[in-house]
Amino acid sequence: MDARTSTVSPEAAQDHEPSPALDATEFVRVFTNELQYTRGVTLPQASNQDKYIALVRTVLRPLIDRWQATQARQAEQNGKTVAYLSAEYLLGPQTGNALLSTGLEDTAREALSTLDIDLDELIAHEIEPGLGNGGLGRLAACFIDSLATKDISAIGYGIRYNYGIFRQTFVNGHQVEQPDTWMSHGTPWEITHPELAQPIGFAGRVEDTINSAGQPARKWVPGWYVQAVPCNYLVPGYGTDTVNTLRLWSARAADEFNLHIFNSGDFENAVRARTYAENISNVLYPEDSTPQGKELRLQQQYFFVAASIRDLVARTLERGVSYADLPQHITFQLNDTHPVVGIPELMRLLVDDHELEWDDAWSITREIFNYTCHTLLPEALEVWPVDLFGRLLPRHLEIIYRINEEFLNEVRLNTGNELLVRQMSIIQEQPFRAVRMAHLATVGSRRVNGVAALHSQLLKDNVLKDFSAYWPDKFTNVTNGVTPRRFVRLSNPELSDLLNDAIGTGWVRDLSQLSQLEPLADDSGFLEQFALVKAHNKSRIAAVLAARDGIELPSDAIYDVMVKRLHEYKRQSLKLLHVVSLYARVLAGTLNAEDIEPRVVVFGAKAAPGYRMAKETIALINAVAARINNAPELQGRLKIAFPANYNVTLAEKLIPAADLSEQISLAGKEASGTGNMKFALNGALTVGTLDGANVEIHELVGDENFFLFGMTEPDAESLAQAGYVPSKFYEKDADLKLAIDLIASGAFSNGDRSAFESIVSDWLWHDRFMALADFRSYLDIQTKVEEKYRDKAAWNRSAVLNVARTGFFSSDRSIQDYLDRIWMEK
Ligand code: 26V
Repeated sequence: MDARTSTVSPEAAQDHEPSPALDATEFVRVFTNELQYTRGVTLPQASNQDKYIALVRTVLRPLIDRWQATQARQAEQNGKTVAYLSAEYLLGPQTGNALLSTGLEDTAREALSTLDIDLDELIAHEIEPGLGNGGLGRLAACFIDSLATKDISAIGYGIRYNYGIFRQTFVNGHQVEQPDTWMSHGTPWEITHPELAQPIGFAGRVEDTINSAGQPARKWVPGWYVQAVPCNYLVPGYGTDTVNTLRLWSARAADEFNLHIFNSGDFENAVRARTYAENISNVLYPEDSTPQGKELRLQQQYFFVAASIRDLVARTLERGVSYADLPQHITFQLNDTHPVVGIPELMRLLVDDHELEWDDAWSITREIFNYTCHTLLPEALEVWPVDLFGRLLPRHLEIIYRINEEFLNEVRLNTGNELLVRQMSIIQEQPFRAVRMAHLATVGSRRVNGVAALHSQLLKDNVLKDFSAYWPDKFTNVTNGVTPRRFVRLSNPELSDLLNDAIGTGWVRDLSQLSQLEPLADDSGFLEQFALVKAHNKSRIAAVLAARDGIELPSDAIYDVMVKRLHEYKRQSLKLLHVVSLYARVLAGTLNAEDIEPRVVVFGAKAAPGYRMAKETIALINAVAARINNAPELQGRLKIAFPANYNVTLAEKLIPAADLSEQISLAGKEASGTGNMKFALNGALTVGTLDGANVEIHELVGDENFFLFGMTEPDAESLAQAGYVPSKFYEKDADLKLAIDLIASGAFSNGDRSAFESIVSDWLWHDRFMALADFRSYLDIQTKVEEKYRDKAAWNRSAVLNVARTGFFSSDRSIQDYLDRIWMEK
């Protein structure tokens, strides 16, 4: 048996970098050939667009060879395949990663330079496919990278949105959303197969019927269909031959199934029906916390999940696997509740289409699915009104009712507790009847996991506590991770070179090897080199922001970075209060500007278009920036940079330049965070609360290398229980009062006191995430940040120790934990 592409623990990582499959001469030949025969241009005629496409097609060749060999190997091996079901993949740019995994970067650079072409210019030409909102989608992208790197037979399934996460612009400081036209430079990375489209049904009715054994059965007769067209992306592992598949489904109208509309002669409506169907994969919903209960979103979910399950089940059965053995050959990992409709869909497939007995189908289903929860906020838990659900998926609703009935009978029998029965029901009755997707996921899955140690504990204690009491062994933790390929090796080449010189190149596939850096934290020569890398990365981002946004950054200052979705629980407003309070104290004469350690605060954040408070916070950040960046008192001391449209492309340039990583959510609210890991791995120190994976970062790097502040989760819980009154904190803290009063006075809105009234009054009278309660502690820790930064040697030592001690946060380790605790666990 081939040791590669195994689903069991993979062989030990090899310590080698990929060797290129083409030399420079061959590269030039293939590249010019592509220009000529796929673009139809000669070299002198070629635009950057032509050259970019030719580059992609050249790099794709060796990847396709590996991809085909991987498929043959995986089919032959007939082992277990991990199918990752996710409505989002925030992939980031593909070109650099493909060059890295093929080992072709140097070859391409050399080859193109002989043609007078700058490789970096072509790489910069790519528009990233931003097919995700934030953390959850980016995690999916890191996971498929690690699955391939660890030679695991895996496939990612999702949706090929025509428009990904909106492009953010600022108009007078306010966020304005523009459509994300990521396909406008073509989609050369994708291999589409319209001939393999599958029909996906919706709506219609359910009929009684008799199955082939003469037994009564149910049959779904959909009212309309849409075709799911598979679009394949190659997912190359690093330092291995494995190239897995990411299969994103695109919706296309299904003429043959909707012919009756055409036949009725109603051409106009027939064409309209086409548009309606193709709408399904048109746009990513930009909400990432409050489900809107939109019918189109449920259509998206069922569309991609039904196509994916049918795809993998059919291919597995074709290999001669029996129904009963499906759980030995497939595991479906549910990325949050968005794909949970897959549970009734597999039941329908097995019971209605393949005529299995209900009980057999149910035990197969419960063996196949596993569910990852990514939130703690109750309002983020998806529920679907039963009338909407039943209209769109009538047979699935019937199946859910039966699952629920049998499950609740069992709970009743085992506990005799009617209150518990109501609490655990898959159907909520109030305030409206709806399907609770997290309950369905938990009942229909073999394992349920949270995404950081604290989060998994809080899931068991709060969000899903009845279920964890009922099935204690079902619950486990897998702490998130990030891919070191994209977020260190590619994004921080200078640090990578330094690491390669110090400890060899093995860390890229085995990040635990970073621990070998530990002794170098006391080597002054190494610390100096490390500091040079950071300085280099600062000038790199300064150049990027100057060209991209016209923002000028000082080269010598604390780079204090807070990048993540704009959300009240993440507390961008607390960061802002810190900045405003420094300014307010300078104005009031209680702080000498010369005593402020020079600092640039970089924000990057998109707000959900319908999230009012988040959008006002963006406007306030921009307003404060406009004022303090021009305040003569603060020149050379304090600056805010808020580049619009933070995305993966920008993250790759920004994170390596950071000194300070802001991870300041209210304890108990951020499930994990993954930006926190990327910053630490690139040598930033964290200022953070004991929330999400910060807890584990703090534990690993040690208290003296982490700026810990704020209430703990139990503290916050007690304060809430006792009745939190934010205005009391305002009244008793003079600095806090000064800062809030300055905002309320209209100082940042040309004297208009009403401009930020709703934020100010929310702080004083509501402040759900307790920014005011943590303000003093945050200010004090920022003073410690300044003190430490003045001692360059101490700072650099801590930064190196952050790198040395955070190898745990590789997504390769997360995937190993999924194997050990979920996919391969007996
Ligand atoms: C939720 C919803 C709710 C319905 C509307 C559409 C929509 C879209 C996405 C989501 C997911 C929100 C949950 C999420 O992104 N969680 C983040 O997951 C990260 C990876 O585990 C984790 O690091 C972050 O802490 C967590 O907020």
